[in-house]
Amino acid sequence: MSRKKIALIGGGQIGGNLALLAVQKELGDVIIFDIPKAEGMVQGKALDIMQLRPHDGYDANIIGTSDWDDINDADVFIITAGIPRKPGMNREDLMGINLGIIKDVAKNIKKQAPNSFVIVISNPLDAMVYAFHKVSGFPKNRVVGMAGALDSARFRTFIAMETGCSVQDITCMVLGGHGDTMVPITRLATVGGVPVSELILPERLTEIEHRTRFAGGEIVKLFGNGSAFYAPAQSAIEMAESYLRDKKRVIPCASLCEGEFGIDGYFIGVPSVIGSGGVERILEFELFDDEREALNDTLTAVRKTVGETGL
Ligand code: A3D
Repeated sequence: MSRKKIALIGGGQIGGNLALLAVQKELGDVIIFDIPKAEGMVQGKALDIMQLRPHDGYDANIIGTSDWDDINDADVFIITAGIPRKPGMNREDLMGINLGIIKDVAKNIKKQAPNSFVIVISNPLDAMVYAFHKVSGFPKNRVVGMAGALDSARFRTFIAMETGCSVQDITCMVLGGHGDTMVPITRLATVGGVPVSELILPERLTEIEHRTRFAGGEIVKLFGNGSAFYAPAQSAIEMAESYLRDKKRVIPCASLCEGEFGIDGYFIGVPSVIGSGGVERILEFELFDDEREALNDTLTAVRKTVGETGL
């Protein structure tokens, strides 16, 4: 059996880390694709990662390219092509540039690898994954956006920092759009199975929810130029791994809802089962009134951004 082929469209900050993580997990051979102007940069990153393999013996090949023919028949795509935020920008401000890029990328992926599984990361996420789906015409199970995995990891991190307990034992989920209206479902957060409300005071929990919602912006401000890349890369790799190894992990992802949670026709963060069939299932559950209200608010925000795509 030959190795799987993982194509990273965009080889910047997240793309470079995706390549490293994919190789370290031996998910398959990796192609880092970028625009011609950045071809040398991605070829350099590929060569650098090739040269770290002997230490731990990772069996995977990595190349950098700006030739679409090199990604022919890839199994998985992870798209970060576009520009990231600068301080003072929100994700929606990236629409003008990133929409044109995602449309072009969707057409090329459809041509080169019509049976692939595609994970979109470029922002504004909920609109970019929608646009990819519309332009490519891919079935809904093979297109998904990475956002909830990251937002939930951030929520878990802050709960671990607050309680002093292992981050490994903290479960929680953040649903909705990837923006300030995202919805941390705090009622279901646990520390080793113990409800978080038993361990953290309500006012402190509210502060943690708030920090989670604005966690991306906190990093943008600290960086001064660009946005988070280590945790976003790891989050997308978890999704790719679940697909390639048919793990059936339950990960909050921007999946196309067709009636689930009362949402129809939009990609939005919901608990999704990812296996060899792509997004195999959305796990629906009864929401409390305040959660439903918050999800409606986030849907309004997503609808507005998607409307701006004109698709
Ligand atoms: P950056 O380091 O600038 O990398 C983007 C790369 O895309 C650059 O190397 C560009 O040359 C390349 N690129 C531009 N146009 C094309 C094209 N047409 N085809 C191929 N490559 C192209 O950015 P980054 O890696 O930090 O972030 C990438 C994207 O992810 C941005 O839009 C961010 O806003 C977004 N992002 C999303 C999340 C989510 O949780 C959804 C988190 C962090 C960043």
